[in-house]
Amino acid sequence: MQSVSNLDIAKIFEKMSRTLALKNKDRFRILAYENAARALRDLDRDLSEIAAQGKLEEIPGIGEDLAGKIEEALKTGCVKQCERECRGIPDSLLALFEIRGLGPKTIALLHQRYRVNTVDDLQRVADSGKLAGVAKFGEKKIAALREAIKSWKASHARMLLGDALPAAEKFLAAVRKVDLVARAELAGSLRRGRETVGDVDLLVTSKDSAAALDNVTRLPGVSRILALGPTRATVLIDGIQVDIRAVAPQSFGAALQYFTGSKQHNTHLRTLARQRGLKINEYGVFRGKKKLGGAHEEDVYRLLKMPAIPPELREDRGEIEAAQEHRLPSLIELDAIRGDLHAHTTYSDGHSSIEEMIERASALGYDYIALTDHSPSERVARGLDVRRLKQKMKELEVVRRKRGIRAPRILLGTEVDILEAGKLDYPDEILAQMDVVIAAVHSNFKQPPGEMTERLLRAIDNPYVNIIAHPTARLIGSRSPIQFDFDRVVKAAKSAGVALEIDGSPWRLDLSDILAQSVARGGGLLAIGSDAHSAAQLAFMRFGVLQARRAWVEATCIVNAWPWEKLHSWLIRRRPRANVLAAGAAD
Ligand code: DGT
Ligand code: CA
Ligand code: CA
Repeated sequence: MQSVSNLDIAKIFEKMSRTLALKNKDRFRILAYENAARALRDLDRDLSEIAAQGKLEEIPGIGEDLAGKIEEALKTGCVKQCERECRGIPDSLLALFEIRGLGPKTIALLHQRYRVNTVDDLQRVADSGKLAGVAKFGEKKIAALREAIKSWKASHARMLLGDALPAAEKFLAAVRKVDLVARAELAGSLRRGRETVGDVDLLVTSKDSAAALDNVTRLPGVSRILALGPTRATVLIDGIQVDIRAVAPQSFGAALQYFTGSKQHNTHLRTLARQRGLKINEYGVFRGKKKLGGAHEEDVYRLLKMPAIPPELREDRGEIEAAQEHRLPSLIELDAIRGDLHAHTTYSDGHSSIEEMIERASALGYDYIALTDHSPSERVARGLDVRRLKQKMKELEVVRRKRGIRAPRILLGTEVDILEAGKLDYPDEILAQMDVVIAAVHSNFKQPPGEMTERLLRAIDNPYVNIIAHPTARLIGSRSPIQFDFDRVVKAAKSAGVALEIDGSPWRLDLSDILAQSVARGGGLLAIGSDAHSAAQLAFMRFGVLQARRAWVEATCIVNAWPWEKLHSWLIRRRPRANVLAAGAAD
């Protein structure tokens, strides 16, 4: 038996229905597949269970023929006839069915005449003016088509975690206040803390699902209802698509586990379950017909004889084996963070003053905060020349004196540019006056990898450098990572005791989960910085911590989870002796 879920089979039927429509086949067959897909999506029990009882044909819309195909899919993971029919038809072409106002005949025409295979192709054709005058395409129709493409793209683009999570949490709070909603939780990639998410998944339970969903879709946060059925709804909030599913309380844990994904993680779990004679699905854990659990998410893992796996790890990257062998990492928590070593003020390109930053850091309960403004080469970011640096130092002194011993400890820092050849943008005499030096690449991103590697190695070599900030300099969706020999840089950083940063700003999240994991695995140090450019952005720490959790990182290797004494001796340990004394005296 394959591990195939209701949704997998629904998708096969949906694909079949669209393919038949595109080929202008028999209308009744098209409808039959479409209805079957919908029925399967709305089921409240697992298909394999219904199949085992021989009751597939009791599902509305499922006759003898489709029941046979479901059995085939359950056994083999696919349906031969559907595969044959759909062969050569790209999924990207079938996605055109999701564009408002576009039917199969038009899609076929666009495909044949203009070689449209993707939504991007469609957009090009619609924008090119080629459609003007073509039968069926009046001016109004073309305008409507372009509008529909735009809204399809808006709802299909991956969003930044930093945009989706706050919006989703606000909506979740409103959903929880709906009378009929007994429980609501976020699931999907958002719960796993992925740096981008396709859509938001939300689960609710209620004694009256249909009415609860109806009420939820009427919440003021909802800007559009895309679909509303008895157990599912899809809505837009702030342009973000939210998939809402109502499930029975006794299945809530199993559903939460299923819809948190990832798909790869779940497939692996289901395979394990089968080896133990169990079956898990979105309704529960079963041995034969007997339901063993499913009300709580932990049931699923417990019945597979392993501890619950934190959602951030559920990517099938070894977490299941680790859980079985009781060697899951004890992941870093936001609470374990003692301070922030990467933040900007109005002295460079930040929007909050020194005092505002300190106030917020104090409210966050931090023991220390470093104010790391840019160095002079960063002209657009108003990098500090020596004169303004002196000014900043003076103001810091005043604030320190005013606050006395109240936490947080205020650290003078800089985010110093690593210039093209690896030289730093401040001389050592200036760096020696800093409590914290983080160094970063902000220019010449396209240097050949060999040169880039040398550039970073030279920066790491400087005894004043504590942290390399956002090491790959990527901006998610807009700037690719710089190319260099990552392993060499990680090794050099490790032997020098320099930390590599996980920059928590949602546009960066740099290092990525995979890269951060390889640093931690090699025994290297990491720092999680908010890279805040305002007091409110100090909260970006949270995204950095999520990324660190996805990287399997424990608190011990995060330098800003260390108490001050330990951090301080690490900060100064490479400095020439005279400066150690100077820093000690200033402390
Ligand atoms: P996203 O939205 O693209 O960032 O990623 P996810 O992981 O949130 O994916 P989504 O929203 O399509 O579905 C949420 C979870 O539901 C997913 O992680 C696993 C489960 N799931 C969704 N579609 C399928 C499917 O076709 N087959 C199976 N087995 N599970 C699925
Ligand atoms: Ca999702
Ligand atoms: Ca979804």
